[in-house]
Amino acid sequence: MKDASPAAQPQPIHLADYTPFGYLVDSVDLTFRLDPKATRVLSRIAFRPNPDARDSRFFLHGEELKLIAARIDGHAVSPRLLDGGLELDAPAQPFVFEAEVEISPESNTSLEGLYMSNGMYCTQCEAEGFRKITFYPDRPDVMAPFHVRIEGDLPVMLSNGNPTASGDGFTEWTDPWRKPSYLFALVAGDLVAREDSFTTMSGKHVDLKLWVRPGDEGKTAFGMEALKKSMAWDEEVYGREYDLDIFQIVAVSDFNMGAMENKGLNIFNTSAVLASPETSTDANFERIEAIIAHEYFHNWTGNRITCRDWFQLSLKEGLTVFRDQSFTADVRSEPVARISDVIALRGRQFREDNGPLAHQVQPDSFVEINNFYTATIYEKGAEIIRMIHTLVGPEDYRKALDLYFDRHDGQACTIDDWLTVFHDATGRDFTQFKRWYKQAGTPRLRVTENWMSDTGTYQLTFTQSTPPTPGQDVKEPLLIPIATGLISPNGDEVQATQILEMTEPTQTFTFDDLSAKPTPSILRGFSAPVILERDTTTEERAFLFAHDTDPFNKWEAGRALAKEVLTGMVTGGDAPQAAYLDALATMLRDDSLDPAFRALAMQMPGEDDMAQTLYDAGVTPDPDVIHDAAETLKQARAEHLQDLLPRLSAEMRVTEPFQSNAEQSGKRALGLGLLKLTTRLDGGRAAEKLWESADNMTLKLGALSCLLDAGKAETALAEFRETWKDDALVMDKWFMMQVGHAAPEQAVSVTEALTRDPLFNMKNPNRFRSVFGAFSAHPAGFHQASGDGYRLMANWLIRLDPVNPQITARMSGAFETWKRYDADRQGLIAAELDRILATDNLSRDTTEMVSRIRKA
Ligand code: B3K
Ligand code: ZN
Repeated sequence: MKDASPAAQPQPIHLADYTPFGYLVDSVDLTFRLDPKATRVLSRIAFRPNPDARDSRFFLHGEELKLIAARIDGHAVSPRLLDGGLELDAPAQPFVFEAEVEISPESNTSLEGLYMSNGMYCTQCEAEGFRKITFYPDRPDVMAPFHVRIEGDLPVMLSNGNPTASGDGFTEWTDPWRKPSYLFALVAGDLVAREDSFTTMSGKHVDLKLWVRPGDEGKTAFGMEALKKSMAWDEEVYGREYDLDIFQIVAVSDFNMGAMENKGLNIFNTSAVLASPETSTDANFERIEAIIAHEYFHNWTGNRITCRDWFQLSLKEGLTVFRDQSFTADVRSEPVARISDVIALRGRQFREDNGPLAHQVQPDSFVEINNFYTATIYEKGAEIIRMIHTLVGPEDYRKALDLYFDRHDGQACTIDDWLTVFHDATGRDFTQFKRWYKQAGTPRLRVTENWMSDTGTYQLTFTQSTPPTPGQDVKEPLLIPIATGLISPNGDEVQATQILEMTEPTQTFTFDDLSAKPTPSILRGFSAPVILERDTTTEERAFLFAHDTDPFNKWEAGRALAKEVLTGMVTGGDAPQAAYLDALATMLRDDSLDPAFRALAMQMPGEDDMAQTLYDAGVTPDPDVIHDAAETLKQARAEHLQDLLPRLSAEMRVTEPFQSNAEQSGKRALGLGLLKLTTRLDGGRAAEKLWESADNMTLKLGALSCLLDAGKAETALAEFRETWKDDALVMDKWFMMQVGHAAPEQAVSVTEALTRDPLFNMKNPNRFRSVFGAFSAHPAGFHQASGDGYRLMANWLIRLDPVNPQITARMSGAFETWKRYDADRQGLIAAELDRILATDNLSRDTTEMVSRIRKA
C-alpha cells in the first residue's frame, strides 16, 4: 500500500506530534504456519486502555497483509482497512484482539518483514517491518511479552526468548521481557549450530548458539569467541548481565545491513559473522568482532531500555556504538581504534554533515525512518557520548549509567531522559550540551596563539562556528571539550593533557610559567567532532608528527602534512615536499611505534577526503587532478623510501600460525602498505611471490591489490575466481577489488562488465554493494567528466528501487557531494537525479533521499 503511492509527495512525521498509544499490550501470542507463498500468521493480543493516553483511537499498522479474519473477545469483527493499517471501535476495558493474515515471504524482496533468503525464512523488523507480518501497534513505545509458535516442516525454527515447547512440526518460544515489535525475530530453515555456553557473573548458565548453513561451520569459531568476550566485557565495564537462558545468532546471506539485535536472537549478515583465516581479512575479523559486540550490547542499550519513538534512535545507536568502540579499544589497541574510528567518522559523517543530507542527531522530522540509520545518528551520536564521558570523567560516567539502568529498565525512553540522568548523577547542567543533538553540521574551530615571552604566558584563542545546514540557518555556540597539551621545543611535554571547556563563540585559555614558546597539541584523541582550523607551518606539523605524545595527534599531524603536500600539488603544481617524505621515513623507521599505528600513519588521505578539503579551502575539486597528484605522490614516496623497504618489509613478516589479533594484523597491515610501495619499484615481482605463498586472505588480497596496481592481475583474478566461485563473501571481494583498482577512465566499463558476470546478483545487498559501493568510492572513476559514471549509477538505482528500496535509497548517497564539483558535472548529476525522481512508482525511501540531495 504505502510503497506504491509515491506520486503524492510522502508526508513527514514530526517529533512534536508524539502522543502515546491509546492502549497497552499485556501479551502477544503469535502462531506462524510457514509456507513460502502463503504463510498464515495468527495473532492474539491482549490490549487494555492506556491511562496515560488521551487518544483512544484503535489503529493497528499493517502493510501488504491479506486479512482473513479478525475477532474481538472471540466475536468476529470487520475492521476498516485504511492506508497502512486497520481501524476498529475498541472496547473501553481490557480486550483480546485476534487476527489471521496471509503473507508471501517468497515474493518479499525488500528484505523487510518476513522474507526468504536461500531457502530459509527470516525476519527484519526494525524499524517498521513488523507491520508487514501482522496488524499491530508497530511503534517502539508499545512493549509486551511475546509467545510464539512456529509450525512447519523445517529442521530448525527459532524465535526470541527461551524455547518452551517443541514437537513434530512445531516449536514454541517465550520471551518474558517486554519488548517492542521491532525486536521480534523468526528464523526457520536448514541450519547447523556451533554451541557453547557462558556463565554470567551471578552464576547463571546461558546456552550460546551460532547458527549457519551447513558447510559454514568452519567459519563460526571466531564469532563465538567474540560473543563470549563481549558478554564478559559488558559485565566488567558496565555491570550488565545477560538475562535469558539462551542467546542465539543466525547468519543470513541476504540482509540489508550488518546485523540486527532482536532480543535473544540476533540476525547477522553472513559478512558480519562468518570468519576464517582463508576467507577473511584482518579487517573482516575486526569488523565482525565489533558488530557482534555492538548487537550484544544492545541487549541493555536498546532492548531492556528502548526508544520512545524513532526520533530517539541515537539514544540506543550512539550509545551502543560508543560501547562497541570502547570494547574494541580495550581488546585491541586504543590509539589504533581511535584513529580508525575518526577516519570513518570523517569519511562518512563529515561528508554527510557538510552536504544536502545533513541532519540533527535528534531530527525534528523524517519521511522514511529507514533513511535515518545514518552516520550522523550512529557515529556522531557516539561522539556525543564520548564527549559526555570526557566531560564527566569515567567514574561519574559509570555512576550515571548505573542510574540510567536502574531508573529506566523496561522503559521506552528519550534523549532527554538520558541527559537528565547525567544531570541527576553529576549535578552538571546539560542544557547547552544538548545542542549537539539538535544542531546539524560540523562545527569549525579556529585557533590562534599568543606568546608573551616576558611573562612566560601562552594563550590559545578559539572561535567556533557551524555553517548553515538544510532547514537550519542559525547556529548557537556549543560546549566543546578541547583536550590540549603543550610541548616544549625539545619535545618534552610541558603541559599534560587538560580538557578546555569552550562554551562561548570565542574564548581564550591562558597557560602560565612557561620558559619557552610551546607547540600546542590541540584536540587530543579527537576530543570533539569538529574541524580544527589552524594556520601553521610545515615545520610545526613535522615537529608534532615526530614528537607529539598523544598518538592521535601524532597521526593527525602526519595526515595534515600529507594533505598540505597534496593540496600544493593539486593547486600549485608543486613537487612532493621533501619535509613530508623525510618525516614519513623517520616515522616508519621508529621501532618504538606499533606497526598498526605506522600502517595508519603511512596511509594517504583518500581522494574523496581531498576533494572535501579542497572544497572547504575554496577550490573546486577536479577528481582527475586529485587522482593524478595522489599517484605522483605515491610514486615519490616509493622512491624516497626505497632503501628502507627491504629491511622493514622483512621485519613485518609473520612466521607464527595465523591469528587475527592486533599484533599480527598490525604487522600484516604495515607489510602490505610497504608492498604497495615496493610494487611501484619492482613492477609487481614481490607481489607475485606473495600471491604464490600467501596462506591467508589478508595477504592474498593484499597481493592481488598490488598486482592490480601493476596491471599484472589477469591470471591471479582468474585463479581467484575459480577457487572461490562458490563462496559468496570471498567473491564479493573479487568484485570490489576490480572496481576499486580500475583506472579512472576504465572504471565505468569495468563496473559494467562485472554486472554482466553470472555471479552478479542485484538482489543480494552484499553483491550489489561490492560493485556499486566500490564504484561510488572511486571518485575519479565515478566522476568521469563524460557523465558516464553518473548514468551507470542512476540506471542501476532505478532498476534496484522496486526490488529493494532501502538499499537503493542508501546507495543514492553516492551523489550527495555533487555541489562540490564544477558546473558541468553538477549539470550532469542534476539530470540523473531528475531522471531518478521521474521514475514511475519510485519508493518513498528513494524519493526522500534523492529529493533531499537534489534540493541542495
Ligand atoms: N538496529 C539495527 C539497524 C536497523 C536498521 C533498519 N533499517 C542494527 C544495529 O544498529 O545494531
Ligand atoms: Zn545498533
